[in-house]
Parts: sequence; C-alpha cells; structure tokens
Amino acid sequence: MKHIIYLLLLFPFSLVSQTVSPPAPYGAVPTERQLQWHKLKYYAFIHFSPNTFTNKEWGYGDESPEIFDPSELDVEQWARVAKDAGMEGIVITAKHHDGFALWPSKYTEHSVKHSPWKDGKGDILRELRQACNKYDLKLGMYLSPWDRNHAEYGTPEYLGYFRNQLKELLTEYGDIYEVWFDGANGGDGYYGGANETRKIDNTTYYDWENTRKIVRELQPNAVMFSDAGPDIRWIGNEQGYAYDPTWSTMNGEAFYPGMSGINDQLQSGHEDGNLWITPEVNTSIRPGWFYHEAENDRVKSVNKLIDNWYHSVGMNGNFILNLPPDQRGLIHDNDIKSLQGLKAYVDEAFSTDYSDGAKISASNERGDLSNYGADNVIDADMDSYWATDDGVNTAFLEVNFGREIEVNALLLQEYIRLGQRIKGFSIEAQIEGKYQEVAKGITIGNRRLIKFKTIRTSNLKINFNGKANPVISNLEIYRVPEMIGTPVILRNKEGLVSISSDSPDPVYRYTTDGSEPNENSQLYADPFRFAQPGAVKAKAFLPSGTESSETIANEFDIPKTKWSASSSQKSHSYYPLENAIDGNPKSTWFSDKNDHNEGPSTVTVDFGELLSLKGFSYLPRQDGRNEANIFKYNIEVSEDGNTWNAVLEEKEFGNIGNNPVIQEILFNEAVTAKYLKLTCIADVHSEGWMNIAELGVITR
Ligand code: FUL
Repeated sequence: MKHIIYLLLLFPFSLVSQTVSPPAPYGAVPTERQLQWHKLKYYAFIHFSPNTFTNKEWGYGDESPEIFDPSELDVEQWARVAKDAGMEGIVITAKHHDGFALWPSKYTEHSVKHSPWKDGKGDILRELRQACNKYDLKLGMYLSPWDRNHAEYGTPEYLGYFRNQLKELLTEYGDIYEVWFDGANGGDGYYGGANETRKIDNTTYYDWENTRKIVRELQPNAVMFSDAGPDIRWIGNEQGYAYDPTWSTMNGEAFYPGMSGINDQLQSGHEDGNLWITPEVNTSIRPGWFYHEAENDRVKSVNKLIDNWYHSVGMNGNFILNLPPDQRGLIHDNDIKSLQGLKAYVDEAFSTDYSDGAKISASNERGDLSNYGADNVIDADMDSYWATDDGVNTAFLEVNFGREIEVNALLLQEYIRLGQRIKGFSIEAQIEGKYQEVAKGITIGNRRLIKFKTIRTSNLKINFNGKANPVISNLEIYRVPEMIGTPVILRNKEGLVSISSDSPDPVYRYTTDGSEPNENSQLYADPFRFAQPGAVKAKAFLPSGTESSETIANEFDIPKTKWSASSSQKSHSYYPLENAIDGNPKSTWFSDKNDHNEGPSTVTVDFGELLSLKGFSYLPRQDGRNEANIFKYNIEVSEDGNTWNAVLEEKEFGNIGNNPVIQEILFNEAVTAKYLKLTCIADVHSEGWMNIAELGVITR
C-alpha cells in the first residue's frame, strides 16, 4: 500500500491521466434517435383537410370528399416557405380527426380519391415527399387515432384499419423522421352514418405497445410524439411556450395519449423522472390550426414568434410551428411575412458569438485534463465538453473578453448523452470591478437561451449547480436586439399589483387614474398596493428610447383579500382551490374527477363581508385545453350561508370549449350577498369535473 502511495506521488500526472474516465451518466439518457431529434430546432406543421373548406377546426367526419378542392395547390410553395424560414422539416396531417386521408389510402374511400382535385388521382403526401427532397427537408406524419368518419371507430376492428393506414404512411413515403399521435377525442361523430357519441378507453383501445412496434419496425429512426411520448412529449399547451424548469425526464409509463389533467406535469417534466422524453413545443401561426379567412389579420406578430422562439428552442424544446394552407392550397402572404420577420431576427441576433476569441477558465477541470477542459465549451465540437471531478457539483466557468463589450444573451448546452444534470445556474457580469448577477435559471438540458438586460462587461461568470458534476458542451454569447414585450398586469389576493413581460429589456410606466400612460407617468419598480376597484394601465418602453408598446389596461374590481372558498367535490391533488381566487390566471383549480358526489358539484365563495353584486366572472383554464371547463351552470347567493337565492339558472357559457376567454355575466338586478355559489351542471365534455382559473365578481 505504501508503495502505491509513493508511486502516485512520483508520477501523479501519468497515472491520473490513465485512470480519469468520463463522468458516469446521470439518470435517464436519450436514445440515438432522440439525439438525432435534439439536433433539430424548428420545423413546420401543416394542417390541411376538408376543414380548410368548411371553416371548421374539428370536422365531424360527414364532409363530402367533393369539397376538398384547392384551386392552386402548390406543395412546393409550402416547402420553399418552410426552407426560407430556416425550418428543417414538415409534419403533415395525413389524416385529422375528420378521417379524410390526404393520400389515396387502400383502406378507405374517404380520401383524395373522391375529390375533384386532380380528378381524384392526386396524392398530397407523394407531392410533399418530392418537395421535401427538393428542399432538403425532413418529412413527418400526423395520423389522428380518433377518426370521426370511420364506421368501426370504437370497435376492435378499427385498430386494424388504423394500423393499416399507419403502415401505408411508413412504407410508401420514404424516410419519416417523426410520427405524431394526437391524444384528442371529443366523443361524437359521423361514424359511417351512426351520428353518435363513442367513448373509448384511452389506456387500452389503441394497444399502444403493439401499435408503436409498427413504427419501430418500419421507421426505426422516427421519433414518436404524443401527450406522453414515448420519444418526445407535448409541452402541455398549444400556445408555444415552455417555461423554466423544463426537464427532459419524465415518469412516462404512468401517462398515455389523451390523458387529461396532466398539463402542468407535461410542461415541467419530472425532475429525476426515469425516462428521457423531451417536449416538442407546438403552436399555430394563427389562432386556429386550420386556415380561416377571418383570421388573416390575426397572424402572430414577429415579436410574438420571437417570444415563442426563446420559449421553445431556447427552453430545451424543439419548435413546431403550424402554417395552415388556405383554400387555394397555399400558405398565405401574411403568414410568410411573420415567418420572414422571425428568420431575420434569428439571423441577426445570433450572428456574432462573443465567445469566439474569448479566454475561458473553470473553477475545476476533471482530472486537470484538457480533454475535459473549459475550452471545450467554446470549440465548435458538440461532442467535446467541460466536466468537473466527481463530487464537484458546484462549479463555474469564467469568460474574459479582453475588452468591454455589450452582451445580453447566452446559449448553454449540456452534453445530454450523460443526462440532464444541471438543476440551477446563474450568470454574473463584472460591472465596475464587481461581479453582479444578471440572470439565473433552473434547467438547461439540450439547449437554454437566456436573455437579460444589456450590460457592458469584460468578464462573465456562469455558476452551475448540478445533481451530479456539470457536463457542458457549448456556450455562446450574444448581443441580441432589445425587445419591448407586452406588459402583463396582475393583482394578487392581497391587492398587490405587479407588471412584467416576457422580455427583460423594457421599463414600465403606469397610471391608476384611468389616464393613458406616457413617458412621464409613474415608473414601475416593485409590486404596489391597489386594493380598490379601478383600472391600472401600463406601457412598456425601451430604456434607451421613446419606442413603446401598446397600452395594456386591467380593470380590477374589489380585491379578494378577505375571500375564502370551499367546494363540494375534492380538489385534484396538484391544483388546490386557492388557485381559483388568487388573482393569477395561470394557476388553476381542478376538481378531482374521481370524486363523484350525488348531484352536480359546487364552489362557494365567502367574501368575508356583504357586497352588492351586479354580476360575476369566470375564467376557465388558460393552458390551451378545455377539459373540465364549466359549460352549464347555476348561480345562487346568500347573506348568511343558510338561505340561498337563485340568481341564474341553467345558463350556458357559449363556445367556452373553443374560446376559453373570460366570461363576464351580469345579473338581472343587483343582489346583496356574503356568499356566492357556482354550480357546474355540465362541463364541456360531460366528464363530471370542473376547473376555475379565476372566479370574480362585478360590483361596479
Ligand atoms: C389537437 C387537435 O385536436 C387539434 O385539432 C390540432 O391538430 C392540434 C395540433 O392537436 O389536439
């Protein structure tokens, strides 16, 4: 033993260099096919079907193939637009819920075969394959499991049909990089003329284990998307936003496509989950997934798309952006304009990487060896990485530019072959000789873009806190154009108003007297008390100029300081009742679907004082889904909690399934009440549960 120690002292370097192995993987790690997908960033979704011609979002399944007749269909235009936008592939709705096949499937007559387009001889998927080849784009297939046209839907026979179609898609159209399985199922449909509601058991009906095997066998490199994987997962909203934290890991076995009430978990993933299932962030460039002429003026702005970019590509996800062709069969000019704006921003913002030529050092380098040195994060090689010694889970990188420069954004990438290890990081900049924190976050994963206020500095320090020793493959440093952002004004239960936006750059000026804010209005610093009814109006300004956002106004009624709530149905364990009255539209209360009481469920709010009520307001969940939204309801009020007075009976929130905006309902006459009871007679899918993002009153 003594001899060995002696030898170690004599030849530390040579011995250590032979024994230092790469860090051991931490937790779940990606498969080869997932790693290929992680190399992508941004691709198109195409929603095209009879819905394009009937102006619907969900076709019933009874649409005649005759109506599918695009006048100038040019699939090459789609590919050209996608390529020019910097996209890397296209995923197409080969079959949406209406059951119409965009290819001449052997297994159904409900397809392009019976459409006037190309006299029934056309095949959109074949044309798209060729266009993708021409523009060097990958091709992915969306095949809706729910089929509202098929007579056998709901019976075991349908599964054979579904699988046959899947096989056609996977054998006839070359390499497929992604297969998209949608979990949506609304129940009713045409079903070969039966016109009825058919419920299936999502956990067993599609026999996912064996259905997925078909994809593995026929397209082993394709990743499969669904609400819950197996390869990539839904981000839990259709607005195109991933937030911090976004774990790539999930306890995915417990989830299945179409499972409801799990959006928050899909959004964040599970820290230390046992499977690697990273989110794909999806949204449409328009409000709807299919083209509607009435939405031509509601195409997402360039700023909105930039925001989506930071919250998808920049938040450990890939970005799939829907570009729905119009009735001509072309992507509309307004959509193209926004796409080009995003492309111009990305090209400009990320053109100069200030890590080039900078000096970099680390607080610790694994085995003191250059193969794990800090330099690896700024070489162009994504397979080289900086790592620390085992047990050194807290460490920093220091970047010296050799001169003062302006910076305001960083890209960080973990070497994910070894798992997602970072659980916290912060960025400090040397300002006037002292390090000051300029940004921080929780997760990194494959890619994290973090934007902060523009600063002048010669040195940056990035602190990492790992679950295991940090393993970082890439660091890039940018000075991106500043963004104004749209102010969001919120008031919490205590009556404190906060103003923020998704951009770190702007300052906010506000008024509380109803006047229009301008550059001389009160500058927002910290949350301020506004415990009274009235309007707060705010505008965002870039600190360096007079450029400003539109005015955002939030009309507040009385504060909810004294309120408390109770419900007849238990709360879902993740979503407490307090969420319904906390002033935060993002936090939602869900009742527990499994807690069935006799009769309909109620929520009662105790205002803590007598109020004169002119009406009430209901905001359903704001995450892009509509399960558990209250559809039919009663309102009762009481002064003492014993005697109840029916104010509204058997009312409906019209179209709340499709358009989940705030519902402001006035009573016929003002009533005095200390208590308000909301009874949910039916939720939009009649599943026996409900949600409330925010419940409010109208007193003015
Ligand atoms: C949802 C579908 O119901 C929508 O129609 C759309 O296809 C979207 C991408 O997924 O679940």
